[in-house]
Amino acid sequence: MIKALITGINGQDGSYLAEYLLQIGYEVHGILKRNSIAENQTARLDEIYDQLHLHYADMTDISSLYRVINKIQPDEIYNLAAQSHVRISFDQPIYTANATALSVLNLIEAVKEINPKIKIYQASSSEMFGNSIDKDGFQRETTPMNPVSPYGCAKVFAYNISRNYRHSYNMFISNGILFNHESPRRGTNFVTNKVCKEAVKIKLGLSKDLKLGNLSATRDWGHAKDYVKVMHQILQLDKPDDFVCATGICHSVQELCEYVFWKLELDWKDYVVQDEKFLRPEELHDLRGDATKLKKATDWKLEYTFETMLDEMINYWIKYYTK
Ligand code: NAP
Ligand code: F7E
Repeated sequence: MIKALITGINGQDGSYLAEYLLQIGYEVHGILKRNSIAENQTARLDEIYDQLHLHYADMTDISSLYRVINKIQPDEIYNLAAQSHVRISFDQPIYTANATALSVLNLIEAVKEINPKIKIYQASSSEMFGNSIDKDGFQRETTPMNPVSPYGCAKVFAYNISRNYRHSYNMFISNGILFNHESPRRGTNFVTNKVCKEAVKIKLGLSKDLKLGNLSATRDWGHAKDYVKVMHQILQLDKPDDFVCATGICHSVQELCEYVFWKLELDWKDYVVQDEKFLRPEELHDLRGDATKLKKATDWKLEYTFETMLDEMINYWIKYYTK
């Protein structure tokens, strides 16, 4: 049985990846950092909890990573743990640098000492590009990285240190440069799930308005279930490498609101209000990814569209509030 260790297993992507790896016959381990309410922390893992091997560790504590990796001796590590919220990274820049940047060095240093043959997937992000865009309007592996948030800066360090260890020590470390991906399991302080949840509450008379920040930013939104398969595929290639994963289609936050409210037979203009609390000190305006390199290397295909993804999220919240 192939053994995988997932950091960030209780997050959105970690939970879908764990399900997928179990389905294809892996033994799945994950780390959890300490939380005062243990039950809430594993809510996304409820359906597979009994099939998992969970260990306490924290990405900022190399001794805990060393102990867990040495005990499990995994074949593959999927490094998904991070302080992943861009706006919050402006409030907690130093924690973000620790949990999202330096933690990656902790992990790969531990792997180098224990067994440098362990394959590592590093969760890199389109946020690394900042406002760099190629002339054709896309971002790809060769687009310069000019991050515009503490989170983006931290991810650039993690990306570069992963490449550095790959080249210096011949380690199998690959970066998936993933564009935004969402699902009903997305944290509700990210814009897609916030809009879906709040619009459903308005429809059901449980809320009156929806406060948002910048409506004109555009994002290339895919479904997390489609994207976790890529993480696995990237580690099955002959050589480590870096790949953009994206749909190639972008929508603005306003278009997101238009669709979700329309689906609920409401007009977004009657409910959406701007609140500067949700603006960022520096905004990343437009993201649109070119996944040509990934599609050439793998047989990756998208199962969801922007609309079917949002329909699933809207239906989740309708069920949640009407059961
Ligand atoms: P998420 O839902 O925020 O999950 C993050 C995970 O990291 C959670 O399980 C969290 O545990 C864990 N974590 C945070 N700090 C930790 C620490 N110090 N030690 C151990 N675990 C820690 O994020 P996601 O959407 O699943 O994203 C997965 C990864 O992909 C992240 O690295 C993110 O930056 C990256 N990424 C995401 C996207 C996207 O659109 N979703 C796009 C590109 C890249 P707790 O919940 O217990 O805090
Ligand atoms: O914001 C705008 C906001 O927080 C999307 C993370 O997974 O993807 C994610 O980062 C856009 C931004 O995601 C609100 O200003 C307007 O332009 O959903 P988001 P993100 O910042 O793109 C990247 C690829 C990652 O790697 C990250 O980990 O929506 N926006 N009003 C708002 N955003 C939020 N959160 N809340 C609002 O009220």
